[in-house]
Amino acid sequence: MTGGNLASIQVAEQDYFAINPAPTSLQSHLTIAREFITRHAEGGRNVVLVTSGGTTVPLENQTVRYIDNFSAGTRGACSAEYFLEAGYAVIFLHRQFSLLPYSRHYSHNTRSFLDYMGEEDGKVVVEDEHQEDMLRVLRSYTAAKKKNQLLILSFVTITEYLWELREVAKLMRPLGPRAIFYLAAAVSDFFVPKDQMVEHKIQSSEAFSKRLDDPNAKAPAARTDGSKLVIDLEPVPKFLKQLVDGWAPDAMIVSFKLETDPKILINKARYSLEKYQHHLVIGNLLTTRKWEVVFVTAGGERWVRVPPRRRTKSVSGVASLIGKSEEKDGDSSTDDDQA
Ligand code: 9Z3
Repeated sequence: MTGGNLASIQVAEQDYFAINPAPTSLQSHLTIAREFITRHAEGGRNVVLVTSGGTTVPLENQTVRYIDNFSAGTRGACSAEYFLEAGYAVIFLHRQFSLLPYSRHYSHNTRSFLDYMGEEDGKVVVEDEHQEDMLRVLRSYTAAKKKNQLLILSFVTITEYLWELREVAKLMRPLGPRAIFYLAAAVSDFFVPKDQMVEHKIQSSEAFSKRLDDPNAKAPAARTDGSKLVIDLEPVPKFLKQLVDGWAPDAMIVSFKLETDPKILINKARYSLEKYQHHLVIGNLLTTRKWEVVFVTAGGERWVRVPPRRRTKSVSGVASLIGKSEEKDGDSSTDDDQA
């Protein structure tokens, strides 16, 4: 990257954070994150920031409508569990209401958590058939909780995500190579800048849509034009470059690349690795992401696959694949937590 390019990325970052204000919860999040990082740094634990879930792009300041990015948060929540088991302190920066480590086993599916329960002698108990699994999950959860190993932070919008990522990364900087960034969140590439956003709900009825008082004034980024909704989105600055070079220069950085076209996945992952010069890009396709991922490093590519016979159980993240894969002709087996 040339000096000119770098300078323009820095300007884009400065502009972004100047125009798009910090979330109101940022300072309280940073207070608890600072305490969490310091405690674990003193205790000799490595700290990983796991991002999870999709970011939104609001179209109105008082937001009724927004554009969303696909992600249930399975990868991030499951991977966080494996990091915890491996002894890491985990900062779990997730999209509000997306899946959480441990509780993900009993949420967000068609079966209510109440379906795991029954009544015995006037007390609520877990049904026999779920005892073993739930005890295992509960023990892991309790162990992580006892050691204060898990800090949960949340975001909704792309701007909240970027503020949280940047500021938490700066707090983690003193950890040097004992910090990992594991960026599984699905991050918007385009957005509506705050200074081009309308305040109130965009009206669909022409009779109520607001006309510009000054015909020469710049139209808002999302607006109606006759009966059509027109949205002009700006590119989100390439924050990965800033993370690698500026916010966390000594940390290990793992990013994910999500594509739908298998023909371009590896090239896109390689391009990202070369462009940002970080450690690992994990490529995945929307339709097969639970069964296979490709690890792209400076040394080449490696596919990690869950064998077909084990693809029946529900979901999860690649930490299981990282930790427990058994390579055989590019096919790897894992435990029951498949990605
Ligand atoms: C991913 O590729 C994740 O693996 C998934 C996980 C979002 C597919 P689920 O949450 O799905 O288990 O349902 N994340 C995408 C990361 C991303 O948006 N990367 C950006 C990029 O590739 C920037 S780092 O440009």
